[in-house]
Amino acid sequence: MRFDVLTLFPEMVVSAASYGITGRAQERGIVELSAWNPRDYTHDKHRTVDDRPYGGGPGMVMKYQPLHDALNDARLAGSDSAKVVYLSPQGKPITQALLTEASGLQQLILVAGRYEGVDERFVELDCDEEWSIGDYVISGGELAALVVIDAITRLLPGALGDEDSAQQDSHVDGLLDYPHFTRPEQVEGVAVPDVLLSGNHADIDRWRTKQAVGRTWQKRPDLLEKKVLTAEQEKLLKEFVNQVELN
Ligand code: 9D3
Repeated sequence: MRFDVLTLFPEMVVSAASYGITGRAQERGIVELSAWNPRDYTHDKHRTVDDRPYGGGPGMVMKYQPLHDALNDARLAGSDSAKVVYLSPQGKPITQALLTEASGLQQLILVAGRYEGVDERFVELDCDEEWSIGDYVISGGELAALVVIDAITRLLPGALGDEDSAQQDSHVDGLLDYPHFTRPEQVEGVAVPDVLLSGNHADIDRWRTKQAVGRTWQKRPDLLEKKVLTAEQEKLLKEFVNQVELN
């Protein structure tokens, strides 16, 4: 899969994506990433990418032409099936389902805005979708683009190591994770749960499922309302709730 990011800060995107899973996926040829700077598509002496908003008010707006010309080059670098997504606070909130669908694309072009955003005609004429990473304010679209690239890359075949992918395939999806422990057995008088030392893998699987559904019920009941639990998960949740109510 190929990602192209339109950004005034190409080094911010390229350098961050060179670490970890996204870095390794590029080395393995599973993903390609290029950044395109609208400033390189200006023609005036000061390489102007922004201007004052019509109607007045604070801040600056990114001009149409440098974005449009940068987008043309990003399209030329890929397939004619590219999807163009503008990252903005007004966008559709991203979900795992949206990202899973996007992981089937050949080319995803992400537009990272700065200042107050981009000229609305660029959104209307040049972009297919508008995505948000959540209801809070960040300073520009670059970190949002990195979130999207990271989350999609993890879904591509071969991008994760064997240990990670086994975990991703596990049955607890749509639920919070179960708790993890490593050595030593005691920390400040707090022990690792006995079952994890028992060597009984059926018991361990049951305990982990119970913790996953139980913690989801405690911390994110909104996730449970949307989800259909298996009979086994229902049973383990009832045990978890009973135990909490006894304590
Ligand atoms: C403080 C400026 N705001 C005026 C009321 C509007 C505003 C403009 C530009 C707020 C944020 C931004 C920059 N944000 C993004 O580019 C962005 C974003 C976000 O802020 N939150 C969630 N998802 C995203 S995706 C891109």
